[in-house]
Amino acid sequence: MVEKIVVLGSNGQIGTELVTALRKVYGELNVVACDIRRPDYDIKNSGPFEFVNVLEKDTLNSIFQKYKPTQVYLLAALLSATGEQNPKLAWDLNMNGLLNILDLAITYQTAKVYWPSSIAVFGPNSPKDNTPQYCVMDPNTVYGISKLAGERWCEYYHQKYNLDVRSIRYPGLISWKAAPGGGTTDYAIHIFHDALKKGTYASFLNAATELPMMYMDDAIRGTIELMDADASKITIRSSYNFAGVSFTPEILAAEIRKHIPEFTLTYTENDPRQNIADSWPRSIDDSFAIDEWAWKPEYDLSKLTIDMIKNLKK
Ligand code: VAH
Repeated sequence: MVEKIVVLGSNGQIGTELVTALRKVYGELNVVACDIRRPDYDIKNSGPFEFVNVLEKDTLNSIFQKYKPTQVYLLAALLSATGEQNPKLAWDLNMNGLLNILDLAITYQTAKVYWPSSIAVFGPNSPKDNTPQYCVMDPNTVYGISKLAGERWCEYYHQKYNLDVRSIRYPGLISWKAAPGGGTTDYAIHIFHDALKKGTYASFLNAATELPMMYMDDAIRGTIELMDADASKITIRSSYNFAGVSFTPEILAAEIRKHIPEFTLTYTENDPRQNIADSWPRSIDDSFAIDEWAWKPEYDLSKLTIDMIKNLKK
């Protein structure tokens, strides 16, 4: 069977790199990039693109009708910080976008669906260190609430309709290719740009804020490995805990100084994203992903810092 893949939210931080990676695996013409915004040059010129708003069910239906996708990746969402500025849109996009895709995947018998969750599903009363797959989850951002509810819906559609939907709770993702999408962890991307451009960065998260992070290359590889895994191995149909490396702004700055010795880090006060970060875990236990589909990150802090600086210097 020829795989036909549709990626919704293809212009985002994850989508940009996932489309490129999927086109390398399945062929450029077999991966349809879809977004509400015009794509950047290399996505548009390396395969099919469609303007799609995931809240418009008719448009979505025409995409399923036209391409009969064997796999659908739904990446369109408002992230934690932007979601707090527009709570109702965040709930509508993150929740109804997902329900539209789940329903159409049933109608068109899509073989596999991928939908990203986040460590934002954990909240102030979740264990902070080595947060387990199953524990108290009391998210207090609209983004986290929508991701927790979305996980429940994914598991429900799997159990009730046998839909092969798979999901990963991404940590903060660090990449150099596409701009970050309005998240709380975006400081860990901006810091590299400012370190190279200005030699200094003002962090909106304080020095001691430890958060789970991951290099985008690891996240993309892990996502494709999960989607390629034999269905019989997959026991988690809500979303898999997923871990790369945890660090604070201070630890990241010290790593950057190994390459840019004069780099200085300062801190802004009272940024609303500090409260969001304080509600999240410091580190994640991803033993289910390790045990069930042999997950193994390749980028530690040293390696991701080298790769970010090398590529941003170009
Ligand atoms: C955000 N980058 O900050 C996203 C992610 C764990 C954080 O979900 O909202």
